[in-house]
Amino acid sequence: MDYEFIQVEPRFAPFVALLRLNRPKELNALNLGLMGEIRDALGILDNDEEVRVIILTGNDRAFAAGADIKQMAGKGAIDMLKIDQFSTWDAIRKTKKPIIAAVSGFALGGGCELCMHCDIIIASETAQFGQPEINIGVMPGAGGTQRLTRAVGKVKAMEMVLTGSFISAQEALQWGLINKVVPVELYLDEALKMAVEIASKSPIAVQLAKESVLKSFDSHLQEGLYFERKNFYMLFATEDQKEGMNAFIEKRKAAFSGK
Ligand code: DAK
Repeated sequence: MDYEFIQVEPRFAPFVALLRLNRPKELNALNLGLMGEIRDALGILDNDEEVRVIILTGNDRAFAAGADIKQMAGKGAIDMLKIDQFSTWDAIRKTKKPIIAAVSGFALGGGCELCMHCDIIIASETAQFGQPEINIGVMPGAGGTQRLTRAVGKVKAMEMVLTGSFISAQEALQWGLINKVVPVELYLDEALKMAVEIASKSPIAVQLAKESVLKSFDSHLQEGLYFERKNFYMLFATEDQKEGMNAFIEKRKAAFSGK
C-alpha cells in the first residue's frame, strides 16, 4: 500500500493496522489527494480479514490542521460541488471496522471532524481541538456543527464554532469529546493497547456493535432499538457466540475466529 500523503502498516500489530497522515510540513493539511488516499486505504483495510481495528494518527505536532486552505482558497461553489468531497467523507464514515484516532498536536477544522468520524479518540496532553473555519470566512463542512454538538452540547459547540477558539486535550476530555488523555510519548501506545483489546473480541460482534451505536445518531429510540435487536439475534448465528459463551462456562479465555 504505497501512497504519497499517508503511510499504512496493515500488520502494525496482530489484527491491528496503522494509518498515518504524512504531510508533516503542512501540519497534515487534508488536501484532496490525502483524503482520497485515506478513503482508498480504509476500503482495503476494511476488506482485509487480518485487520480487526484501525488506528488513525498523525505526528506529535499535528493530527491534522484542517482542510488544505491553499487548495480551497480559489475555488467557487460549483467547483466544490463538482469535487464532491462528501462521497469521500461518507466512505470514511461507512468503514465497518472500529477506527481509533491517536491524536497529538493540532486537530482543527477538518482534522477535528476526521477525529469525530473515528469511534474512539485517544489524545496526547499536547492535543488541541478546534473548529476555526469561522476565522477564514466559512464554517465547518464535514459534520463539525452536528457531531461536535452531539458530543459536547450546544453551548460549548457554539463557542468553538462561533469564536474558532481551540480547546485543550483536558477540556476535550471533560467535555466528552475524547476518551483519554496521556503524556505525548504514550498516545500511540495507549491507542494500540485499546486496539489490541478490541481486536481480541469477536470481529463480527464488534462490527455489529459499532453499527448499532452509530445508528443511534440518525434514528429515533424505537427504530434504533429494533435495529439493535436484529443485530443481537444475528450474532447467535456465529461460531464466536458459541465460543464466547462456552469459554465463559468452561472458565477459559475465548479464541474468536471471526466466523
Ligand atoms: N491548510 C494549508 N496549509 C496549512 C494549514 C491548512 N489548514 N495549516 C497549516 N498549514 C501550513 C502553513 O501554511 C505553514 O506552511 P508554510 O508557510 O510553512 O509553507 C505550515 O503549515 C506550518 O504552519 P504555521 O507556520 O502556521 O504553524 P504555526 O505553529 O504558527 O500555527 C496553526 C499552527 C495550526 C495554528 C496554523 O497553521 C493555523 O491556524 N492553521 C489553519 C487552521 C485552520 O484554519 N483550519 C481549518 C481549515 S478549513 C469539507 C470537509 C472539510 C472541510 C471543508 C469542506 N467538505 C466535505 C466539503 C474542512 C475545512 C477546514 O478544515
